Amino acid sequence: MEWCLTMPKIELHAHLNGSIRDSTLLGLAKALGDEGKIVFSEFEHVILKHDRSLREVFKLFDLIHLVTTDHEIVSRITKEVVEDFAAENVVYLELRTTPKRNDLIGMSKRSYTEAVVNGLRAVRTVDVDFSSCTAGGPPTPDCRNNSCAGTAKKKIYVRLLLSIDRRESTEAAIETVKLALDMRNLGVMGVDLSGNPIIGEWGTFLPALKFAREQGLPVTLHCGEVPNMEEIQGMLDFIPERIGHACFFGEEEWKKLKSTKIPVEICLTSNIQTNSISSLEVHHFEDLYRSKHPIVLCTDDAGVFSTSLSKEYSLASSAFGIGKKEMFHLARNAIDFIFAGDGVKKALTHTFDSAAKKLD
Ligand code: 6MZ
Repeated sequence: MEWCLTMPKIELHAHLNGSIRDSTLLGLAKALGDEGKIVFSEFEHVILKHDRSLREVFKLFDLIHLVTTDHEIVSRITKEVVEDFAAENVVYLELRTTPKRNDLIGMSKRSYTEAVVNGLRAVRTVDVDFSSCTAGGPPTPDCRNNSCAGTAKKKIYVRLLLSIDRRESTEAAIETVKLALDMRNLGVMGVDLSGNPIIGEWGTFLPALKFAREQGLPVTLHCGEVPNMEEIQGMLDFIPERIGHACFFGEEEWKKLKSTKIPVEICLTSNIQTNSISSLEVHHFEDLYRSKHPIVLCTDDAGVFSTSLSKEYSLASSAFGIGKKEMFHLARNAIDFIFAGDGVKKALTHTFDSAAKKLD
């Protein structure tokens, strides 16, 4: 569906290391293989496999991190991921990543995140706005350097979310929140809780998430990726600004979600490939869409699941019989759920208004 590609779209749930191009990942793995640091053939087999269980996905992430946790590589993959989203007309991207520390190579959570920001600065195919200058704040150096001048180039707004990995301790989670606060002027907009859902306890992360809230940082949570009802209830009681997935909700959880109107980031291909949801026919997208609950279509891990945001729109349109105009409205509604401020919302409204005129 060509129109899924050409219409403007908003991506709110994309993990940096899950969105790497296969070709880049294979190239990086090949180089490490040549150095004798990994066995390339084993790596290649895992990368090219499809339909992985959730458990296998997290094993794959450990492999991916093995080849990508390096400042230069982090900058490179950030640049490529942004270019790929921009190429399919994503006009606003909230890219999330877990700040990593690796003493062996002198990497701190801060230097990792700075490498991500450097990747944003390196993008050439499109103008990247990643600071708050167009959101009504004072001009920043980044504003003057590249993004805010009235050039004819295509433009993408990129904001960052820092992820807390469920393997982390309370202290490590608080460190990530503090880093997010420190880097707000470089486009960090909020925090995410992600990682293997069978690891870690909600209570471990709550102090860090409460701290984020006190400091005015919005929070999105991976919620209900496994049937842990106590945790789902706890997360919904926290009333995060958004949640991702919501695969294993029962009647009570749906009731609570709908009454609180927490927007849900829906990742169709990811949910099906990991077998979290058995088929699109029974996917909760349809009920949430028909009941007008706030939702946004997202990719989750475009590289790992061989998808793109356009493909997710195309999939939803054909699986649930939703026409072009309605899909356009679905994309546009996501403006209300972004973590960036009113200035960006206004600019995006203008972008969608202009695109609406060309819709028929
Ligand atoms: C939970 C996920 C995820 O942060 O290294 N991640 N967490 N559920 C998912 N659904 C399949 N997909 C990705 O990107 C990779 C990390 O994002 C989280 C995991 O913690 C994974 O290690 P970054 O850029």
